[in-house]
Amino acid sequence: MSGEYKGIIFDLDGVITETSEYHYQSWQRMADEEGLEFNREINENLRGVSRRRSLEIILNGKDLSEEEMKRLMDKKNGYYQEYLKDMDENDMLPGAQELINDALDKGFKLAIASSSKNAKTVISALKIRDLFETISDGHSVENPKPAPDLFLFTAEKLRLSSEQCIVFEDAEAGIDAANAANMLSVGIGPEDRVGHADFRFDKVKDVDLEIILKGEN
Ligand code: B16
Ligand code: MG
Repeated sequence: MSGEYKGIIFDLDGVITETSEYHYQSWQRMADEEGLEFNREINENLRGVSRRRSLEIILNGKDLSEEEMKRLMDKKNGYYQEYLKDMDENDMLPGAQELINDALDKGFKLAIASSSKNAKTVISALKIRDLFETISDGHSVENPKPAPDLFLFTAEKLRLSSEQCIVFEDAEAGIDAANAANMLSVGIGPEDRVGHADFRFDKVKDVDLEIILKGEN
């Protein structure tokens, strides 16, 4: 393979599959049961951020003990894992399999870097584990996105430099993290969310690797 880029790092939720509705339903159920204010508008701020940070956003400054925080996170995660039991290979986002195939055909090394501690469960439900050299998840590093740590950790696993990696992300925090890691960032979603990426496409099925590799944005 010629060219400067050798690796592609994919976010999971919002790029390869759409588990965000399951996250939302699970937070909503927990919040309703606990008498916490929550709705789809607040949920927009949770995209791509860690479970703990998500709860902090929902609590909106309300101070809870560590034990209570853990109880609420566990409750939400229990509901979320119920949804995951119904996932299978049909839950790939339109265009995701084609993008992965194209990247493999072009000789790229592939990785997943997700904030989720459930990423491996999702990947095995989708039956895509063998397509990736390495999987980084919510257990891999201390500092979650928007810190660059997860992407830097993943590049190291791929044995590539930051400059050799392209990142696909649907979250504002994820593009912040990719930019901070000095990688080429590709945003999936609207301008007001991922407009700070080096390239942007509305949907995964719109992504054209040729455009990215030719540097035409
Ligand atoms: P968990 P990604 C993220 O996945 C989700 O977008 C975000 O909504 C969720 O809070 C986060 O994972 C943590 O998930 O509670 O399963 O550890 O987009 O980074 O693949
Ligand atoms: Mg995401």
